[in-house]
Amino acid sequence: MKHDQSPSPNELYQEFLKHLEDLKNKAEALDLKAKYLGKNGIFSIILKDLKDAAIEVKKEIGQQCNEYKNQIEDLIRSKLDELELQEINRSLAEDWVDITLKNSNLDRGLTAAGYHPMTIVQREIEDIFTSMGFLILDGPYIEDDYHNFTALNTPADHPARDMTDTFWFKNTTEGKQRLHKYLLRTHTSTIQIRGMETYSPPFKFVGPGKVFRCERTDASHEVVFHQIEGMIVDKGISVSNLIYFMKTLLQEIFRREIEVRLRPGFFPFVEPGFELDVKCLICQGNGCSVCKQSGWLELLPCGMVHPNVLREGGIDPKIYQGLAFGLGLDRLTMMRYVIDDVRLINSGDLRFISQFKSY
Ligand code: FA5
Repeated sequence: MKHDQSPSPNELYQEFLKHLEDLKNKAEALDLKAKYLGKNGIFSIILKDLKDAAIEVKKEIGQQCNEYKNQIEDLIRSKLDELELQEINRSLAEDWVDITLKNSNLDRGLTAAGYHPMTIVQREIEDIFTSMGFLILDGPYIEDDYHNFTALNTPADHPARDMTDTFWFKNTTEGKQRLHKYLLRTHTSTIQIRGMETYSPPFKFVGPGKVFRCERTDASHEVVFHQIEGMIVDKGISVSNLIYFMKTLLQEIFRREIEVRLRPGFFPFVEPGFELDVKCLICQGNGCSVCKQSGWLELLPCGMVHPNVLREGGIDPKIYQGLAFGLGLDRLTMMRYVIDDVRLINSGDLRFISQFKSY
């Protein structure tokens, strides 16, 4: 483009003003800017071509070009602001939400999100316990050997450790007094120890949460499942308190008469220990895959806290006694909602989960 034949800077500027009027959006504005001011834009080419022109022409045209370039720069900047504002106003006008409207998704048969059945049941049970004056405690999923076994009267060579095979972590460090090996906790009974470390008797607390076992899964066994641990420590607690308390608890949970049976059960951390089974509500006791055709389901093992465990928690068993229980929350949820396979609970299958009401 030669300065003597090409449009003058003023003509180019007038042409630019016409294009500016027609801009519809920010992308067009940026294209126009590039066309006039870009590295290979119209004004850059004119300035490049000036290198062979006479000095007066160079000075006059160069100065004009720079002035117009500055004006174009300013005009494009304010045009971009204006277009941005227009876009915001347009999207506000298009996207506004009438929060007073009924949820049309519900009319179309789609359901609103709700809580997972385990959450619903866990919260109901926590409410029952808090209404009875229990504290709700928490404990870590990654536990040490001491809290999961040793402090619960299950030393390293105790065969009862085999009953709950689990997932161990490779890193082990030699502590001064205790051997700290880490594992995914196999039961919420760890919270008994953590509770005794924190509180002095008398106390009563529950501790819900996930537990982990290296299991072969079936209709009533999962690898990751949920328990809620309970512990009461006070003076003069006996087995009759334990039995009365367990019955009241189940009545509160099921809100109707259910058939239960109590039989001896072995757990190193209780003495005596019991298994409290519930008549299977899936098959009404006739036998199914959940209760392994027995008509009964293990739900609520319990017992009197072993004196060694109380001692480990710094409590004198001659003064205080304790009762403890470990409720299987998944199985309870299965009984409550008549779910015939525990594996559905962690399946994440929306067809399953969306059947449950919110809490
Ligand atoms: C225990 O875990 C003891 N810590 C419970 C306890 C606490 C006893 C306090 C005495 C005093 P058990 O392994 O039986 O016990 O598990 C407790 C409950 O968890 C069972 O009754 C059952 O309802 C549930 N449960 C056990 N294993 C599984 C599994 N693999 N999948 C789903 N639920 C399970």
